[in-house]
Amino acid sequence: MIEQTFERLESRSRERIAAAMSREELEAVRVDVLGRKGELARISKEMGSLTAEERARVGKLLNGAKQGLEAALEARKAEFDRAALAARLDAEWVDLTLPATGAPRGSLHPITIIQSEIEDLFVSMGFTVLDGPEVETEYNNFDALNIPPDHPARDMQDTFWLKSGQLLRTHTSPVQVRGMQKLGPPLRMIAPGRVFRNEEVDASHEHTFYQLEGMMVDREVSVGNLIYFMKTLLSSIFRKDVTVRLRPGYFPFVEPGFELDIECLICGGAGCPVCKQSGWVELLPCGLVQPNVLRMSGIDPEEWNGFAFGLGLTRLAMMRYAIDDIRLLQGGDLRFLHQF
Ligand code: 2NL
Repeated sequence: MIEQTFERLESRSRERIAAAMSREELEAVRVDVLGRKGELARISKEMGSLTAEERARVGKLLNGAKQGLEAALEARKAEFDRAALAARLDAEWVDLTLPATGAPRGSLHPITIIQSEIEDLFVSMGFTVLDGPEVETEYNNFDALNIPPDHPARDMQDTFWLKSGQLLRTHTSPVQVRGMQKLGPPLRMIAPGRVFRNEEVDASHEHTFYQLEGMMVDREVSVGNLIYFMKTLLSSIFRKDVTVRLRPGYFPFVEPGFELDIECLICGGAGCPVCKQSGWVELLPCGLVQPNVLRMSGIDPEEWNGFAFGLGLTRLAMMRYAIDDIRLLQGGDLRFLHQF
């Protein structure tokens, strides 16, 4: 009986569909069952030899079997899809209720921190913050500062000279030279920046370090004015009143020139290794601007005078944060930098 043949064929096919364990296996079963070389196709080809009556009967059975098996194949395929989706959801789930980790934050360089604090203080007292080139002329770096032609600072040993005859600035004074010419008196300016000296590098010497110089030019500026501004600067940096003393100091660009010392903050003046048992730490060279320096930059020293100072930002950062090796500051080691 043809009906039994179809029944057997259909139930065998359904078993194979149920036994397929992957989409690939299922596709192989589909090709066997419904494909051009399958059993249903063979039966369909042989229909030509049947009577019209038989053809109608077999045709109906054939269509029924085809539709039934197609539906079974689709259903099995849907099972695979559901299982694949469930596996993916299980593997890739995200807990949206967890707190976000956030982007990692950078931090400011210790010298940047101190520089910004000092800039803010001086801006609040009417000073302009100036910037200038790191490659300078010999004139701006030395001559305009009244530094004599045979001064040892001009030596190859101390200064990085370029083939062009220019140099890497050894202090930020040339920025102030440009400032005097640009602003004219009266003026208040500071010049923070990177400076370069031809030094042998060790724990306390670098060829590259940071400085902040400042200058005020007005009528009748006195040493009293200088001391007031320097004490304001130091109590702002150290966040408490500091005791200072002035000693004479010689710099060609100031007259009189001073070494300003602070009472040692580690031992309070009693004497310790940091102050080498003296109770004082040398911190701030300063003085009244040498008249020739004013004149060379177009300011009449008969009418105007001023004070100037130079502060080592690198040294200050090392003191504040107890950094014992200057090379850490330029080393780029993130384990060091992330502490600030
Ligand atoms: C230093 C230098 C000092 C100045 C720098 C200065 C600049 C001009 C005119 C007069 Cl344009 N003076 N700068 C004054 C006194 C001291 O220090 O190497 N400090 C760490």
